Amino acid sequence: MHALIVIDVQNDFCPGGALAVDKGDEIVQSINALMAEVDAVVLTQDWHPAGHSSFASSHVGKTPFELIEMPYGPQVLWPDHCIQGSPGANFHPDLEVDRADMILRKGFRTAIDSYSAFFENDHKTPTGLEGYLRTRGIDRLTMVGLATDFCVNFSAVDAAKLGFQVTVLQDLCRAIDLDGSLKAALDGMRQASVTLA
Ligand code: VGL
Ligand code: ZN
Repeated sequence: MHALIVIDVQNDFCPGGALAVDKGDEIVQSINALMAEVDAVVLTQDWHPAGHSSFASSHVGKTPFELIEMPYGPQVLWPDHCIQGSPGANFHPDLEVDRADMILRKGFRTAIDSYSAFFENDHKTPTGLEGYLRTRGIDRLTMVGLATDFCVNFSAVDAAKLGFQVTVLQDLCRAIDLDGSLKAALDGMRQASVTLA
């Protein structure tokens, strides 16, 4: 069984949003078209409380895109984004949300971020998605969405490590690309045996 995993296609990651990914909105129609070709559709939704620890505004003297050390490891600090219930946290208005079987929210604990759809940024705390997919008999994942080098990357690598057969469709992803993060992400995904198509 084959699932399409649509990562964080939300207003704040699209042009005009708080953490806009260049051309993030260009991928929406092609993602909608792909939904008809799979056995299951999962959407993820970045879903932070106000004052989340991944926001630069929560740390005195810090500015967005700085790297800090958190108890669970390094963390990039972001502009405030995807605040629970805010318009920026909504899915892109053209994304066919009604076709989703499952919507997985992540990053909802103040003290820890969650790039991956499978584990929070401590790489240990599960989101529950693995169990959902396995109990539905899903073994093959196609991943698309935003951003290639953060949430898509972490989700794809974790999925491959868990034993899923993972393909990332690069044309249906867009990247933030901070200091070479896109190249590093592509190398890391290849190393984890993720197919980059
Ligand atoms: C993401 C940075 C912060 C993403 C989410 O969806 O790639 N990036 N939160
Ligand atoms: Zn986030």
